[in-house]
Amino acid sequence: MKRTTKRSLAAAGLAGLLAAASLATAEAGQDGGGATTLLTVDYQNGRLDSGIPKLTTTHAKADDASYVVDSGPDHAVAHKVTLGDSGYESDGAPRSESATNDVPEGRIHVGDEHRYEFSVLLKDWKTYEPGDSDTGDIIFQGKHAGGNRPSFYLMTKRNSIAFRSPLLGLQSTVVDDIRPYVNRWMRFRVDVKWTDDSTGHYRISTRLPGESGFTPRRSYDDVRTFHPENPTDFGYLKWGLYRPDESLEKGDVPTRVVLHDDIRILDLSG
Ligand SMILES: [Ca+2]
Repeated sequence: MKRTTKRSLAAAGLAGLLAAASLATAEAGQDGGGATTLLTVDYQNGRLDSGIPKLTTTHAKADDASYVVDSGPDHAVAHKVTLGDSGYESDGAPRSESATNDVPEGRIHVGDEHRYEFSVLLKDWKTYEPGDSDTGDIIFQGKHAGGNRPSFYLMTKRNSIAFRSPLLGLQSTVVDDIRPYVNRWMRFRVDVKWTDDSTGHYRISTRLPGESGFTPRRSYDDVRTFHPENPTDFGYLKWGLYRPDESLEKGDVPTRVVLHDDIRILDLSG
């Protein structure tokens, strides 16, 4: 190889490194500057608990209610629910979910300012056609502990994805049309200022396939985000599939599978 070729290859390599470094810097800036990462669940080691002690994995009993799949450089987690089969139920409802309720870094307290980021892939998802049952599937929740209803969740609804806070009566579409994105990774970001008075906020952004950055989708400011109905002093995250109100009798899709990866909790209070 001629020296000049070597040199230009080296230069190209350096340029690539610089590009990667500036991308990383841009990404870090976008991630909130000095934000500290509290918890990362990336399934790199190919285990259902991603190597995190006390991460709650599915309580559903079916062998394939949750499993790890190859994804990108490592792995992601799948949750599966088949309606009408008790192997895919827990607490009497069709669901299969992982949760941070017993992970100290994954717990939520009043006063926290957190950023939640996570990737979702709707696996071979049967999309909605007019006349189909329009009951939704919950794919990510910020929950109060103690049997309380969620503070917020994201759910598929017909061919969209909606953000909801059921107790506050908030609902907005954050992905208009999922059909181009079935079997592709969508990334979500939810910033929450956790308060038990009306000074909190929810701020939702998305990064859809082909997009280089996050797009703000909806903000709710000056809301009470920590609002359990039963006494509790903490909250936590849940991801997977929860299919409340769905049944074969209603004609809902019998089996759904969703993948999640790179779930991150960042501290924005610093
Ligand atoms: Ca991964």
